[in-house]
Amino acid sequence: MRRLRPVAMTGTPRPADALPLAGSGTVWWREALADGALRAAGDLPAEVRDRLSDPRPDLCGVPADRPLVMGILNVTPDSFSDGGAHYALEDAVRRARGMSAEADILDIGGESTRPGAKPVSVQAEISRVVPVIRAIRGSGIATPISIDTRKAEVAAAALDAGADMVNDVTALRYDPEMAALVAERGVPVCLMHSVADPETMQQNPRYDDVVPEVFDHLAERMAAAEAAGIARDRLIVDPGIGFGKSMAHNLALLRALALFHDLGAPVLLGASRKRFIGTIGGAEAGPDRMPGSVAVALHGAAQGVHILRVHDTAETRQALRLWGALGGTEEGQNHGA
Ligand code: 9MG
Repeated sequence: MRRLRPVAMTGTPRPADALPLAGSGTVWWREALADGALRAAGDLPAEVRDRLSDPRPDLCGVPADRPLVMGILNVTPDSFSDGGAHYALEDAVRRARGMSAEADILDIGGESTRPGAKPVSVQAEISRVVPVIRAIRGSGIATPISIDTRKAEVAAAALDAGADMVNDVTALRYDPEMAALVAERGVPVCLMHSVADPETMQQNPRYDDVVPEVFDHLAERMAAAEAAGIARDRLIVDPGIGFGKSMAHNLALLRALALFHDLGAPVLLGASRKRFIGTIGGAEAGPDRMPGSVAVALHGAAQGVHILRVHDTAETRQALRLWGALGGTEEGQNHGA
């Protein structure tokens, strides 16, 4: 019977004849046949099998064999104590220290990407993030740092100050210099799906079919990154929850997350405290959305997501520990009885 395509499935226990996603106890693959039946993925071409099931590369030196927690550290003026620059810096380092107890990576950003947010200048953004990164490194915190920016000059200054990777919500499309910078520095980069820019992105987002359109966009951005000289094993992909998406789009993407492993790169999910969590969960204020955010993070982990970008690092880590012990990761399955 003619072979059609690999199909990502989730659930435990994994059937013995299914092809596993490396490191995951819950994501596995079947092969869809022309008559719609699903069978073991044993006959898929070797290249496809490898893309689906090969272990993902280490991320900033951290093995990606369990869901990693990326702690969000925003350094916009409204994020810290208003006692002056010195106190703001101390505050940022204290938060970084607290987060790094449970986070594998810290994501530091100086320009808000919330819907409706206004852009800030390169110099303003550098003056927000660079002193914080220097102070974090100066205080001996060694947790890998991701710089959340779409601007090459900001990324370069942050990498010089001690950051280890780039998180670009425009997938290298905003600044024509960004791809060359990432290629030259050889650092990992997160390519996130977005439409338009933060100021206008939530104005009537439209797709014919959101999941394949986001998938194809990410495949195209991976190809563009490779064409610019960025090694494939430096790429991370992200469906961009909330970036030019309605509630229905966000939910469709979250349900289909496992499909994105077919891109052959680690998958990052950022849903923490976003509006749809407040709407569905009945929580207006950001911090009140923590329980819903943890629920979505666990859903992401069950779909094999490699990096969870979250505000509430300790709560997310605790939930993941329990989830792992109950069989969520290959490592967790070996947890003593
Ligand atoms: C900066 N930022 C805000 N939301 C994000 C998300 O969902 N993913 C990534 N990679 N970055 C985000």
